[in-house]
Amino acid sequence: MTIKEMIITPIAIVDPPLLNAAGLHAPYALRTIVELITTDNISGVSEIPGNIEIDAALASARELLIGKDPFQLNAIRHTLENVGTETAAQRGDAPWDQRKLVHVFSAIEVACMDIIGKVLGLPVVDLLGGRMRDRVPFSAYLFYKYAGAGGKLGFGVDPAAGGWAAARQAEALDPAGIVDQARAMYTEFGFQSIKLKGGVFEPRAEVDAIIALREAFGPGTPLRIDPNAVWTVETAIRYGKEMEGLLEYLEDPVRGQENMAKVRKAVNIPLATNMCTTAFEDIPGSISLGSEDIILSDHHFWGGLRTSMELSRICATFGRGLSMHSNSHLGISLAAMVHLGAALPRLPYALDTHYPWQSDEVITRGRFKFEEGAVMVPREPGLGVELDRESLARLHQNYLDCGLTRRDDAVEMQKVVPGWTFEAVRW
Ligand code: GKR
Ligand code: MG
Repeated sequence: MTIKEMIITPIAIVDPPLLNAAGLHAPYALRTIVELITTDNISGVSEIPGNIEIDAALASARELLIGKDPFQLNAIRHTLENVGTETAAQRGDAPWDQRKLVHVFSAIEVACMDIIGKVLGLPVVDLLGGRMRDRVPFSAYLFYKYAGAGGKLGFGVDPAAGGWAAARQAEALDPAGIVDQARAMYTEFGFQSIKLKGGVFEPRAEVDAIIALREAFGPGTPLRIDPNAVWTVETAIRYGKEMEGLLEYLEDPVRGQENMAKVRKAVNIPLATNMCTTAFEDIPGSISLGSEDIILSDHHFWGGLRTSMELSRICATFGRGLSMHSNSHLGISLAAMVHLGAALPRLPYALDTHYPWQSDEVITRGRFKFEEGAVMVPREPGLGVELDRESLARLHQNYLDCGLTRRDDAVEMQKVVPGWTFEAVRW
């Protein structure tokens, strides 16, 4: 059995106007769905962040992949290394990772794992060494946002929506709005911990939102804030000290391993990152400098699920916690995250997910359910999801219609605040 076809489908999914340090989410978030089909007509799927350059790199991998045995993941990885080279620095300054190759590795590895699982009749978690837990806990992920549903409605809202569907469209620009958003998310999904995406307003306002969350939810709900590295070391130390005792961890307060290490020495809160230690080549610097306590891995840019398992061993060796980062995504990515989360030997922190912000889905089972903030690990072979071809066609049409080909939150922000520019370090 070999791979006979690879289908790359860019899609655009409705995304509300969420704010971050790099600007504003567009009305649609881009994802790419990859499908590999074997000579036995078994198909494996994966989902990665959408970007026209990554899609082109995937397309150039296609010829290398056709005829390969999907079980031979080491050889496939070796072959794919011929698609090009890239360094960790190429992730860029934005909150999200802009590398191409790591995403290509991940897309192909996950789709192959889905095939292998289907052939063997085993869920992906079993291919990663077996399940350590049946439910994988996620965290509420709060965003400052403008009013708006995203998609065709843009900054408009659907007045017929209720519950979380209404809250997802509501404005949240101050501590009260953030607390309302957290309550609505908690009611719908039952999350037991809360992350606030920061780096949007000056730090005093964001720290006040954390204090308001603590007052609203009490000490039993772990809190995190992520300014996406736009604080100075002085700002991070000042506000970090104020948040000692309030936060479970502080995520990427400052830019770069050296600066993270300075904050870590001065502030008594664990530091987490998905920005300064994002590749195996970053690990020596992380260890020698002591830049963070927790690495927020993401199989989409750590090169896949098996490399994420390798990372977990490195983290255990060097006393790092391991948890998970996310971007706007659908159920194929969520399924992969859940299988990985179930296989990790230790899972001390609830994982990030943007999933509640999405309303679309591309799989036949419909949207995943959360119970008390956790997702049950699928028991079906492979990832346990099947492509919904009608939805795929509709979401691909969205892609063609929306005209977006890569994420650029600064451009979206400039439509609202003319002249707005991204500053890698702002406060
Ligand atoms: O979706 O705006 C966003 C987030 O800022 C995302 O792009 C980041 O990659 O969630 C991410 C993070 O934790 O840095
Ligand atoms: Mg982050």
